[in-house]
Amino acid sequence: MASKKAPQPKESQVAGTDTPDRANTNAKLQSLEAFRSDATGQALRTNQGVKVADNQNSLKAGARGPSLLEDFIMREKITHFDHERIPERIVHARGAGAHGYFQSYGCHAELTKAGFLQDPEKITPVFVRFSTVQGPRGSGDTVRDVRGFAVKFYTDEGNFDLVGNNMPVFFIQDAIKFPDFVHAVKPEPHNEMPTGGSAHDTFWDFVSLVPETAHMVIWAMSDRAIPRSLRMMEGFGVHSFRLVNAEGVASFVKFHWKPRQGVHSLLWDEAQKLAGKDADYHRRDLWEAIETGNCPEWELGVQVVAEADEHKFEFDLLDPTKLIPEELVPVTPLGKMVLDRNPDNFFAEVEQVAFCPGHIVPGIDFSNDPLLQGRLFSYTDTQISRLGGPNFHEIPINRPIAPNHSSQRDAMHRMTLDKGRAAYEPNSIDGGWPKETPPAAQQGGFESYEERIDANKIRQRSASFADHFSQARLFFQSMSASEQQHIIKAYSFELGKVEREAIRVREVNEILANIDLQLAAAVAGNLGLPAPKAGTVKVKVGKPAQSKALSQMNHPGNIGIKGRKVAVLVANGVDGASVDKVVKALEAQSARPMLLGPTSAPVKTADGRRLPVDAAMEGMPSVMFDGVWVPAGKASLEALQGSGVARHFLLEAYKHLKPMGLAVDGKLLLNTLGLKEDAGLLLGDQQKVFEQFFKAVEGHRVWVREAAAESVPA
Ligand code: HDE
Repeated sequence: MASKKAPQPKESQVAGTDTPDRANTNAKLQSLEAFRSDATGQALRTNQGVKVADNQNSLKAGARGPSLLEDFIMREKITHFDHERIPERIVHARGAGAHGYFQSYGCHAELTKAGFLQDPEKITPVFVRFSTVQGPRGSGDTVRDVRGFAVKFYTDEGNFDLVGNNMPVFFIQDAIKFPDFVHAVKPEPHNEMPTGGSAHDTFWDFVSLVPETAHMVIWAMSDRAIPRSLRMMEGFGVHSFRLVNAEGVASFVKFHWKPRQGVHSLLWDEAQKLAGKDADYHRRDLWEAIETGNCPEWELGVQVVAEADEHKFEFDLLDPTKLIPEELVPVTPLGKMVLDRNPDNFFAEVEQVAFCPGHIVPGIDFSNDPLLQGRLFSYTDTQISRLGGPNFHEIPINRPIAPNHSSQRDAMHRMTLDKGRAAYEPNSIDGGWPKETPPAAQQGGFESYEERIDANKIRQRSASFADHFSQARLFFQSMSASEQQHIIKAYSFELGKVEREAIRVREVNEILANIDLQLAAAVAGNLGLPAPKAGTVKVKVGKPAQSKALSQMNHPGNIGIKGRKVAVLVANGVDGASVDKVVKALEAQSARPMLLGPTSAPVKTADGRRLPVDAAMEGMPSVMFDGVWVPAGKASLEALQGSGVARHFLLEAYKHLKPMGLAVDGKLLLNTLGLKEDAGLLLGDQQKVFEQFFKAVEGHRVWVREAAAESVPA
């Protein structure tokens, strides 16, 4: 199981290091992108370039007469409008995207010949699209669901798409089951409910009948399925891929994205409320982070397994329902990705981007994972109907920065004007161009990894794919006590929505009991079912019995509270100096303080200053923040105490285990709310208290409060 050692990052190359040339690169890239249209200072024209004199009135026979068919200006405008929508993605319809760049930490030539992984000076542009899976384009961001994490690397050897998720495994083992799985999880066909959720009969019917889903379903019932932010998710390539070096030596790899922002989640109650209070919560968070210069960063790493070690594990490397515990093969860091530019146009970029796991470059190759093999076909196929033909690679966001001459011609929406007469190869008419390139490393022609296959043509699942429970058990047993409770509650909530008792019973007895009997008993108890006494199959005891990397608690991040949002509650009579002090302290940490008042109108400080606020408390409820601060000021504190909205704000923040701080005279307010100080509910505004508060915000939740918060109504 030896993993090849790739070069470690040098201090100057690690994520977070500023890249001074980035602004230049960005400007250069954009100047090459002639397709970005800026109408500033330009006349309004028709699509044919005719200047428009009147865009307010259609052409009529008399001011009160019928409209005329000859009004080509109105007809062009309305015809275009009539066709403005394209089919949404079958899955992953709801998404948000951003541009950025990837930079390798060093030369990884030992592992791969891929050009973008050779040189730490090279900047490779990327476009990333994050998504939910189940809901339609307009569904809420914070629903319980898997998140897509798709990255397009525009390398100078062609586009490489790493189309992954925020969970390292998948529901099924063979692509032929994908339509069944998706039909089961999607809104039910008779009434199109529920939107953006898996808490319904068809989903649980399918997964309780198909035990290979057990591992992924427990991930989906964990906090990973309700991320705090798209910036705070890990990403995984899921399947085993291959990296191939210039000598043709291949290794199996699993791709990982590790966020510098840490891995953090919402609480379930918070996620549900956010879906209504701000359905765009995740896309707004990503957008604002980039606009305010808090550009999110991830480290790309790989778990490397030599070809010779393929069969040394208790599970099959080709089985996408299995992960490689990091205790067995650590993640080798390769480089960093920074997202630093928002799209100019959502439709043109986020909606039209077309990913495909089959888009690889020399130095990267596939494995025989039967799920991956099916995906290689599906993505191009789906783009043909979604984007209206096989020329979707010509849409600006999908164009490689590498040249892409070929003998392909015509079809719907062809934009390239191919010169020459010979659209075939070999040819002598056009001098034989475009010609093949030999695969030798220096020349760069793509060469598939030569794998010996000697097999019967057969429809069969390999026996090595048969264990469905040991890694689900590993996952549950690697969780902290809080995370385990959240999983129990999630299964109980979802199964509680299932109408058919037989499905609930089957999930508890035939799936959960095989994962962990305590989990099964707790869920059974919440559903009023008898606790199963034993599982239905013999589950292998895997090694290791626990894996630290699986618990979010072990991914705190390393950028402090940069980019975290803190609400500062103010009302008339607030102590201006106390406000200034906390705002300054938060800004010094690059956090984002926002002043919230009883309304959107400015408040008056105790010394008569007019203090503008960012929003009204009601408009930006506590669920939108990572922490709350209440500055000093007798009249302001009394006003907050007398306001139902403010009291609810504070109680809800407490219930959601948010770090909270109040200047000393806030004690009375705490008493009326019946809340007690704890490791994250602090009194005082000395630097020492601020520092404790920052630490608590960095840790994201005050977990020690969980039991006390249970009884708080909010
Ligand atoms: Fe996808 N998947 N998928 N998927 N998938 C699509 O492609 C499919 C799978 C993933 O932001 C579709 O362009 C099959 C695994 C992401 O645009 C479609 C199978 C993983 C995205 C499709 C899988 C993913 C998609 C729908 C089983 C994680 C969104 C629209 C064989 C490793 C990409 C589209 C974006 C999108 C098919 C399984 C990730 C229909 C057949 C496993 C992140 O082609």
